[in-house]
Amino acid sequence: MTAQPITSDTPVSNVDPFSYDVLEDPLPFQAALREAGPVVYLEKYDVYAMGRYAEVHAALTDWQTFQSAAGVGLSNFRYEKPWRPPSLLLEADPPHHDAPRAILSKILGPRELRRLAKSWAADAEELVDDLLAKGTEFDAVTDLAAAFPLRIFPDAVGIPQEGRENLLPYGDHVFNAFGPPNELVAKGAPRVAELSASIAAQCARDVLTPDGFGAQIWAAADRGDITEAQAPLIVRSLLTAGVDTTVNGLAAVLFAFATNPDQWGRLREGPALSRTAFDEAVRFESPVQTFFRTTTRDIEVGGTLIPEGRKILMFLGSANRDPRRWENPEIFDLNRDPSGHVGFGFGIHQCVGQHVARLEASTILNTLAKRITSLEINGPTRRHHNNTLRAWESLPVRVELA
Ligand code: OVV
Repeated sequence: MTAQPITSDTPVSNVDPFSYDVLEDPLPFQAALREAGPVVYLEKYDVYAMGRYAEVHAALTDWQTFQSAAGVGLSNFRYEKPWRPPSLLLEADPPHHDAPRAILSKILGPRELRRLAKSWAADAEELVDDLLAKGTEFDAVTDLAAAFPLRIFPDAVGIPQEGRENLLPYGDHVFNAFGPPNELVAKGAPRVAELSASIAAQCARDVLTPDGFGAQIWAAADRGDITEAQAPLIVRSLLTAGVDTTVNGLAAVLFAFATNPDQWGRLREGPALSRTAFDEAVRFESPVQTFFRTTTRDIEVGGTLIPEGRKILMFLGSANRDPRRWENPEIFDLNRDPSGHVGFGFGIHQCVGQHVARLEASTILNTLAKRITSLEINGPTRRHHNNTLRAWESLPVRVELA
C-alpha cells in the first residue's frame, strides 16, 4: 500500500519536487500545487506541502504549531540523528532559540552595518572597475554574484584566508541536505567530513580577527549572554547561511535586470530603488525555495487534518508567486511593493542576515548602475541544481558602458 494522507479528500501529488525537471524549472509544478489546494499530500515522501501564500505565511508565523526544532529538512530529528550538530538558530525554537537570535540580530543589524557600508562600496567599485577594464562580456554569476560576497563577507566575519574556498561547497551541501537523500546529496557526501572540519576550524575564537562578526559572537560568550559551547556554532550559522544565499540572491537580481532592460533604466534614475529591486528579485526568484516544518499537534489547515509530528514542506518560492496574493506575480516590477514576501521566511525565524544581504545587493547594484547603461544575456544560461536553492551556474552577459 502506498502512503496516504489521513483525510481522504486531501489532494495528493505524486510529483517529486526535488527531481531534475522540477529543479530546472519549478514554476509549473508550483502552479499545479497551488491549484490543487491549500494543503497537498506528497506521496513520494509521505509529507504535506503548502504552496499558497496565505497558508505558508500563517504557518511560518505559528512557530508553536509548526516547529523548527525537529529539523527544517525532510529528516525528522525525532527519529533520525542529524548529520551535523543542529543549528542553534535555524533548527531550534524558543526558549533555546532566543539568546543566539538576539545576539546575531544585534551584530547583523542596520546600526552595526553602517560601519561597513563605506568600505563595501569601495570594494564594489574596485571589483567593477577591474571587471569592466577586462571587457564588456563576462559571467554575472562568477564575476559578480559570487565574486562580491566572497570578497567582503569572509572579511566581515573575520575568518582566515585558509579554507575560504570551502564556503560555497559546504553551503551547497547543507542546502542539499535539507531535501531527500537523492543524487545531489550523494554527490556531496564524499567531502562532508573534510568540509565540516574546515568550516569548524574557521569558527574557533583564536583564528578570528578582533573586529569581525565572529569576534563579536565570542564577545557575547564572554559577557555570558551565550555559552562558550554555543559561540562557534553561531559563527557556523553565518558561514553556512551567509554565502550561497547572497550569491544566488545577487544572481537573481542580475538575471531579473538582464531580462527586463526597462527596469535597469529605472534603477539608473534613482539609486534608492536598489533595495526595492533586491527584495523584488528575492520575491521573484526566491533563492531559498523551501523549508520544512514539523507539527507539534494535530492541526487543520484548509480542510485537511495534519496529524501531530508530521513534516510539512513550505514552498516559499510558490507563495511568492501566488496570484491570490500578488498581481502579475510572474513580472519583475520595480513599481511593486514586494514587502511581505516570504523569501526571507517570516516570523521568529525570518532571515537574521537580511540586512547584510540587502546592503551587499544595494552596494553592488548602485555601483553597477553608475557604470552600465544596459545589460543583456548573451549566451546560454545554466541553472545550478540544489534541493533547496534556486541557483545559477552561469549567466553570460554583455553590458554597455556609460
Ligand atoms: C537559514 C540557514 C540556512 C542554512 C543554515 C543555517 C541557517 C544555519 O544556521 O546553520
